[in-house]
Amino acid sequence: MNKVAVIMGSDSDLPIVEKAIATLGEFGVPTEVHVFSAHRTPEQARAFAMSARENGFGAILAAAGKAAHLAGAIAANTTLPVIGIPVKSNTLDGIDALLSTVQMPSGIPVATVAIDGAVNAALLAVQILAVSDPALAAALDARRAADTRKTLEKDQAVAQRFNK
Ligand code: RP5
Repeated sequence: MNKVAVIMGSDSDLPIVEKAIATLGEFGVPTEVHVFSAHRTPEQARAFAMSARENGFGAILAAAGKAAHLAGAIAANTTLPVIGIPVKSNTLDGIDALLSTVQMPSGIPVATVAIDGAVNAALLAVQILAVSDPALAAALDARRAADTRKTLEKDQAVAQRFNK
């Protein structure tokens, strides 16, 4: 199975990024986690992106806050799918990171999830790998079914409480 890289701009992004790492772990997807910054360590970010395909990665998650150029900078140096996670910082509620991540020019796509949307970023990476991995596709189906069951249970609990 291909690996998924989980890159973040700073270790201060970890509380959000850990949700992606945990979700990838639920599916048994091999992951590699790094702090690379588009601004503070641009050479390292570039080198990682340029060698990611030959190093066995199938997708890259890139989480960053503020002027969040990490996902775009990674995407500029690989044709692997790059999934951007805009991280909410202590100013501007993450809108800064969302717009910096999502507004890529034509030719260099970044699949951007919601602000702090680390779980969906991981699920999207698993879905990408599952295109050529039937066992992973089955695991995704099972998770969807479990989520459906949980929501139906919530409906029952709310209905029992209010629908007299
Ligand atoms: C971004 O700046 C990082 O991704 C982080 O979200 C934000 C703040 O970084 P620190 O100053 O906490 O290291 O590059």
